[in-house]
Amino acid sequence: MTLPRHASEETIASRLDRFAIETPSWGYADTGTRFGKFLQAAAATTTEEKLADAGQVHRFTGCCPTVAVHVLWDFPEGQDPATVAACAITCGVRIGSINPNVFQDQCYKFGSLGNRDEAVRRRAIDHICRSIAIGEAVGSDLLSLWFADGSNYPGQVSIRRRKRWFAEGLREIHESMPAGMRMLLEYKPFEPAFYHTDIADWGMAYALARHAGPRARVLVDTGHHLPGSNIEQIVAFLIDEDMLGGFHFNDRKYADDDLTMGSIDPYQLFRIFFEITSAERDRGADLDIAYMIDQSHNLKPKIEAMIQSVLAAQGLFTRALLVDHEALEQARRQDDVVAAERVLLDAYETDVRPFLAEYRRARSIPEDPLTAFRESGYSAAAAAERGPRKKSDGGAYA
Ligand code: PSV
Ligand code: MN
Repeated sequence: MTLPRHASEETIASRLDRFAIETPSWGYADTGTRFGKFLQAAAATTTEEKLADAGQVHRFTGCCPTVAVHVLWDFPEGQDPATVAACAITCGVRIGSINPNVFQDQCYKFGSLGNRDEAVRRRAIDHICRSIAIGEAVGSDLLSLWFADGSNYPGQVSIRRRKRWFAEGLREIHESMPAGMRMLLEYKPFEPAFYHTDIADWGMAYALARHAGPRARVLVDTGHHLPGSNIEQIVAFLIDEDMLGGFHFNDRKYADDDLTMGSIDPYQLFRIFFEITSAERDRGADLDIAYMIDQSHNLKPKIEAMIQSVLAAQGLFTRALLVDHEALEQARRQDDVVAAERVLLDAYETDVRPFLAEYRRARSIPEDPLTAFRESGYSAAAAAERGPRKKSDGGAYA
């Protein structure tokens, strides 16, 4: 027995069997900061290679069966969606959430759905509707929307007018979705806009999701909050409103840093999972939440960073499942603040590694996925094959 007495190993293992995390295609390719891009010899350069790398993460962790795709980056003009979907299957994964891109083209300099130019708004809606069709073609039921829209200076735009354009556009997009598809609406307080962002926080995302229609929900990207925000409260509030649709997980110290999950503040992630597992316990059913990672690593090898994140998520989710709810209720009934907090800390401080090693062994997954991946030789082979190609493209790499 490696877990506390009140915990049922069987119940926890079966909940973990239903805990899947989606990894992002863009997390496997070379990225940088706005000051430069450092190439990694082993990093993927094509959609096929990104899917192959995602397949490795799933192979070694057993809980990342789907891959989020970014339409412009993974489905270039003329690319047949069915071919990409088939390639994913070959790599042992499936296509997950579809992320349209209405921030990169020149026409979006002053916004997409919030642009004062109706022709640009139309172009953005059309692109998102084409993305919905791609989603249908690859068997995805998640449309994940993030908008870079905003302004940099007071007075630059009419915030109210843009809000209405957003509501109208999202309603039209919602109507274009097939019956089984859900819309996730992501918020972000700043960057790339530095004065106002059209969907700046969870409240705005919530209101606009309501305007959009019954299958729209809020997506919480953990990196998209101002310092000090109580993210777990936002999560609890949205759960109670039945408006929490999904997560983009990453960790941060300052802003949208995209660091590996749990690398800076693992207790925060635990507190988020505590809110989720508590609600599931109260409802007697799993919540319908899409767990996704949104990270792109500049320094760490990408596949290893992704595996590290998945392991952190699994470990912290397991620890959240260990909370002794009866003891917690008793402490709360007595307004015993110290005892209540200790219940959480007892779970958080439990070493679940032996339990997880056994859990993995029973499922023919390496007990230590990171070491097993390192020893597999996949990165060296990928570097040998991909590296020279990058060099001949004129890039230096490490
Ligand atoms: C924006 O910062 C964001 O979080 C959105 O989810 C984008 O789709 C993603 O990052 C792109 O890296
Ligand atoms: Mn995100």
